[in-house]
Amino acid sequence: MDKQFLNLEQKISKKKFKIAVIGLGYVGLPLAVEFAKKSIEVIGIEIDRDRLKNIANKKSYISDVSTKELRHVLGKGTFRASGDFHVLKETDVIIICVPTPLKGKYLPDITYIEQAVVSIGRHLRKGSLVILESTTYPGTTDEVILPILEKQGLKHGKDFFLSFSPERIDPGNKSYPVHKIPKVVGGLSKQATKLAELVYRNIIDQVVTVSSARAAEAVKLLENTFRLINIAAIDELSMMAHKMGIDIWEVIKAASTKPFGFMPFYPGPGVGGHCIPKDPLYLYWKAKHFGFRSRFIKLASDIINYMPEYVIERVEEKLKAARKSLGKARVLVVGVTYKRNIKDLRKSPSIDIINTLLKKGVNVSYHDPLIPFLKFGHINLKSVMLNKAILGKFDCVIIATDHDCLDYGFILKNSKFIFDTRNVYHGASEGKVTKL
Ligand code: SAJ
Repeated sequence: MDKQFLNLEQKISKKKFKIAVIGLGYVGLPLAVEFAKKSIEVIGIEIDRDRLKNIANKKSYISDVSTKELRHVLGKGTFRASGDFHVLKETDVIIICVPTPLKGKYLPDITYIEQAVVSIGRHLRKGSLVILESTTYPGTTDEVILPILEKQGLKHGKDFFLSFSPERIDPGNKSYPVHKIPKVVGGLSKQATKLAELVYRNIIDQVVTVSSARAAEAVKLLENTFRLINIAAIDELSMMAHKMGIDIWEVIKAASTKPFGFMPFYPGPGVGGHCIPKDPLYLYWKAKHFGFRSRFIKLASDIINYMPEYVIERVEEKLKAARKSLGKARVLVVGVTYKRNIKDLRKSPSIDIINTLLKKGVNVSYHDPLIPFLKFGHINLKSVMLNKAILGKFDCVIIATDHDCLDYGFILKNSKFIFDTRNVYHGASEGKVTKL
């Protein structure tokens, strides 16, 4: 048993090892490029033909990886992509970065992980280290992945080593590139943990080991449950403050002067993205198997899911005060991505707002410089230009995503009424602006 460990440990320590990254999305591609930049050979395995075509054309499709960086590692020959799991015969370390979506509202969907692991079992080189990075419920690594590999006649500690390490990519956050984000690792054995730690030390300044894969899976879910619950709490407090005639934004700003024991979160039109709205529900689902129903997670999820509807209720209230009916109004939604400055529509609250307005028969348009066309479900819209004449046509402008590149002064000057869900107008209002 130790022979395999010592052999792989030596290869990794001498940087004489090859990595396969399965899934070249917002997690896998930055990770692959980071290793490749350190002259560690990486083969990316991707099933999406468009992504493979982009890489063949030396063009990045992930905002956190520049085309320049991609060309650099492709040119160096330390990174290449393939659609074929046979390349696993050449690699020593396999890192799984596939999506873990939800089925319906609350059900985890780990089929991408299961499919990847079956293929890994068929093709891996004996003695490889397998690391799962996809966010999932505690127990996935040892209850799902391990049995799939063992069923294929493989033995942990001999034919493979298995660890978990949560991805912590913060899309668009330039202050924290991959190498600056501490990495947590936990394996099914001390040897598996050690090997994973050695791998990540090649690219990340700080690697933190925990006692098991399950603990590492739980670390990620704690991080994102913390965010979900705090965002939902401030969303609820913002609704309370509105009823009480209190400016929640002023209160948050003042509370933030407390140098300890407080961390500001901000109300918004809902919570989008690949992680926060989804990951805590994996924990919620798993806890139920232990007879534990997390009221916090369920309530937080319900609150954030209500926010898009709440925004529309507030807009309707304001239009009514101006003797306008929502059904006859023309509404412009400014910003359709799930958060500022990144081109990502996943679970964007703006999409929910547009969908609900369309269902109410409202004449809806949108403007987002990052998203020229919006084809989402039955939404089929083009981003409108922002000029004086066009802005003047709308009864209400909803600031839903606060991209830095937008000219908020121009929008304020030329709009009749603005509903600001992101406090871009701070104090300025001239009576035209209502805030969440
Ligand atoms: N949001 C609020 N109020 C807040 C903070 C966020 O309404 O105070 C909204 C945002 O507008 C957005 C959503 O929540 O719609 C999620 O924003 P986010 O930045 O918290 O989440 P992500 O999915 O972009 O990335 C996060 C990372 N963000 C931060 O830590 C700041 C990090 O937690 C993880 O690396 C990542 O999720 C993940 O992979 O889990």
